[in-house]
Amino acid sequence: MSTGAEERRSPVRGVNAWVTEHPPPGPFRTGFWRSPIRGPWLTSALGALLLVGLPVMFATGLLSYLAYNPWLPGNDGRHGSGILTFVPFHWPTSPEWGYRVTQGLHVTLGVVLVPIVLAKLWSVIPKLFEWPAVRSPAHALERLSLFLLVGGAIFTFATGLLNIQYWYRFPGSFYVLHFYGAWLFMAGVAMHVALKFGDMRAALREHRVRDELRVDLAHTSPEPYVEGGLVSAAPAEPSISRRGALGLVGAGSATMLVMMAGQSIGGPFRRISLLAPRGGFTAGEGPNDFAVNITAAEAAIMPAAVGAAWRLELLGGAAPLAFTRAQLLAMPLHTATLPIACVEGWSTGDQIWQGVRLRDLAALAGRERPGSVFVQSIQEGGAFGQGRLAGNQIADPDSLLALRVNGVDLSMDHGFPARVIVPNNPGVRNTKWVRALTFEA
Ligand SMILES: Nc1nc2c(c(=O)[nH]1)N[C@H]1C(S)=C(S)[C@@H](COP(=O)(O)O)O[C@H]1N2
Ligand SMILES: [Mo]
Repeated sequence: MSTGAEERRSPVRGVNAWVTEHPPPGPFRTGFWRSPIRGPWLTSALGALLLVGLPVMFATGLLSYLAYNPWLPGNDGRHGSGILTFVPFHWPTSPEWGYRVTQGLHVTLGVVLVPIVLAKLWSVIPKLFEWPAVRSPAHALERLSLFLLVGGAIFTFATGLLNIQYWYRFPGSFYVLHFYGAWLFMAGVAMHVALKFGDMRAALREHRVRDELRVDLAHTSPEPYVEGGLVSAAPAEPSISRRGALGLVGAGSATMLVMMAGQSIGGPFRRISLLAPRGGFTAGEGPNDFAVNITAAEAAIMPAAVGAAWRLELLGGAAPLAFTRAQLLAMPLHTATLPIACVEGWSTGDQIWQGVRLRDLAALAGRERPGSVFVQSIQEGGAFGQGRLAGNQIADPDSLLALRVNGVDLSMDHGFPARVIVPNNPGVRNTKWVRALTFEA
């Protein structure tokens, strides 16, 4: 018998053939996956949606990274420049609603894409149990790209979602994990698109989305079976049409949108943004009743530290200077109408801030055009107690050390006695309870 002779010649091939013909039971067997709508068309339709959504998420995420001024010492969560440090342009101070829009989009889109990502994973799940696991070097490469793709998707979405829900127990900085995770994920996406774009286009050309949306359950049938493909070898009777499945995913995404977007957009939508921790914020109608990130109590700000003994220290000039709050209030005050926009996607509407211009304080310290300023809070430790702002941010006439908001003194929770507010600045760089400003060359 020739096969026997071949096996004797090549025992490896014999073992391979035996392994291929004997998959482990359960999900590794072709008959296990039976959905009649699983196939290249549904996967392609979901893939096309992600092909639009994911690049927008990645781009807005990179903008958020830039907004943190990672080129200034101490601002980069990785404590020093890593391999992916890149600063193609310095973050501008206008438009003042810029970060509110880009970060609101980043977070809202991330939540809206969750049902689509889950559906896409569901649509290709038999591939995860492909048998044999590795057939050839090329196949190994394809599987590695899938590992980056699926692992990267789960990791990046999970860290992002946990962060916006204020679950801070990451083993490591969120900033580092999410940033590097996103790069690996996008590397997986790029490889996957390079491999599959042609198939996707062919599937959606052969059968248009608008045509499929006319097919009801009674007319739903499996796509042609191809060995090693996505279509089930033993399809069950359909219980939902592809139109129905896409509708379900769309309804999931729409629900996410409605329950999330209000935390960024504000207005009447804020009350229904039930998925957003800062969404339904309705403390009251007072001048200080807009959303608070970390309260004075949470930051352990002692009343004694912000009382009569408080001084603003101005450092970096020829000699250190110190001012009481009354002295600051006696300086030329400027008014700026600006929102707070947090990296976690929530933002307040415009608030009317009143305070001393940062550039006036720089001039007082004896530095006309500083390259940066190191801002320090009374708050001890933690990542938010200090940070650096760039020269263009100091120079903007709307960049303030704010003392008052909406016509009254800042509340303790909003940073009394004084806080930074800079147009188009991520919330986290608007340091509260400021005690010292060090202007640098
Ligand atoms: N000292 C200090 N300043 C801080 C923070 C902080 O935790 N400590 N949180 C920052 C973050 S993340 C945001 S979004 C804004 C929120 O400002 P608000 O609480 O006045 O709305 O404050 C920023 N300033
Ligand atoms: Mo924030």
